[in-house]
Amino acid sequence: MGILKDKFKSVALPMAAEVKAMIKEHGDMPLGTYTIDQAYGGMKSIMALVTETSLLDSEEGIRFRGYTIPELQEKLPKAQDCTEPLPEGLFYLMLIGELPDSKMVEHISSAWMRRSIVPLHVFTALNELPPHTHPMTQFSIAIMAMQTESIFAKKYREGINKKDYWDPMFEDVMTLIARLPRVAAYIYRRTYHDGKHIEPDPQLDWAANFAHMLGFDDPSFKSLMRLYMTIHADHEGGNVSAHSTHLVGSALSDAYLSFTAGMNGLAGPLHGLANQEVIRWVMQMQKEIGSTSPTEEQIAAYIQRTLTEGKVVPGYGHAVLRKTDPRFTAQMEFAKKYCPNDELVNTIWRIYKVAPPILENTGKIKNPWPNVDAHSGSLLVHYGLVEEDFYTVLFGVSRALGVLTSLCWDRALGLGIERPKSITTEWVKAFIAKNKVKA
Ligand code: HAX
Repeated sequence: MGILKDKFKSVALPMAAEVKAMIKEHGDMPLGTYTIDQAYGGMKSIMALVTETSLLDSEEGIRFRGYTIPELQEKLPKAQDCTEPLPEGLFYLMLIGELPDSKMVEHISSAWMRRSIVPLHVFTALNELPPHTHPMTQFSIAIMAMQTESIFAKKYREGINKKDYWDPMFEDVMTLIARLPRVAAYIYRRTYHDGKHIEPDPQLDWAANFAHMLGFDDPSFKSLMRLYMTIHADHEGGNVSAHSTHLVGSALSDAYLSFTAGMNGLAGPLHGLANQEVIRWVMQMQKEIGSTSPTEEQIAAYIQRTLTEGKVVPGYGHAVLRKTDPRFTAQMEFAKKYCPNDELVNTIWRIYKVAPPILENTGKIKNPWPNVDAHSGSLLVHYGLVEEDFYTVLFGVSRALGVLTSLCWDRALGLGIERPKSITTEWVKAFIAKNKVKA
């Protein structure tokens, strides 16, 4: 069966039985109440989803199976001569719930390498698209084109017992994750490097090989990719990319169909596309000010103007977090080590000093602090990956680790089809009138 799949089976099936018994005994216990505000405002903080892989605290930030980002940096296995964790290790932690050893991480690296050959028709489909097609659109189309490979869809069509759904889902998840770097690198090279593609290097781990296929062989860029792929992997279950993957998967759509839905959500500017928007916003600021190193006063004036024009300051704010995102801090620490004198990185740090009090003074922005997207682009620009329209694809490759692990768990736990109740404004008005009379 494969050691990883055996291990997943040995933790997932007993837990599925435990969850079933728990629901039977305590299923009618209320988890909370919600308001009209929440129904109109994106269901924020309603506890109505179960996601095993990570949990977000508004003050502390993300924990993956109980571990913070600094703890992952300390405890997960690393490649030789690299201080950043291997994302293969985080995948194991999210899937199994315990820290892996180096042998297990090597096993995952080589399993993904073995599964990484992308069918030719995927490249043919991409080649038919105009080169100016946004990289995220190309990414979604490529994932959809790979759906021909779905073992889950094939097994379902043949007839499969529902208790076994997790098995072909696991197979699809492993194959899809294995192929994403190749597909993403292909999109990058066809869009920005005249279609001059770079063959994978089977000696490299998943993230380093991705860097190599993009065309970046600097060891510190490979370290950055390992860190990047680790910190963007998961952010509990309610964010748009995780939730849409889970939602579509709840209809028993396979991993390819579900993950494409997640990527279409990630491509929105209030979510993953914010990493592209941050760099565009900073570049525009530099152009208008006429300096690549704007002063604090100039930055403050530009932020005020952005707000006056009714636009968002990209990279700032969050639907759950109420403090600086630890993913921002992890990137800042990386930059302090590898490129402390970079002009753009220093501008990002100056914005970090200036923006929060201005945003706080608006009186309406709940979180004036930077999120993950505020820093990532500046590091990529430092290493020469300057095509900001591609940045969300990098985020998407990483996000696959979390949301696809969750799909394995969704099927192992037998989670049901998602179908919350919706109401009309007329219904809400009648409800308010009735309850006002009562009160
Ligand atoms: N700049 C300007 N206005 C902002 C703002 C920002 N960075 N963040 C929030 N606001 C505004 C909202 O637009 C909203 O305005 P209205 O009342 O006029 O509609 C008001 O402040 C209250 O919003 P909120 O409750 O603080 O924030 P939400 O939970 O509604 O939204 C967002 C969270 C992340 C979408 C929001 O902060 C935002 O638009 N930020 C900029 C875009 C961004 O960086 N997105 C990436 C987020 C992290 C992520 O998912 N990465 O992938």
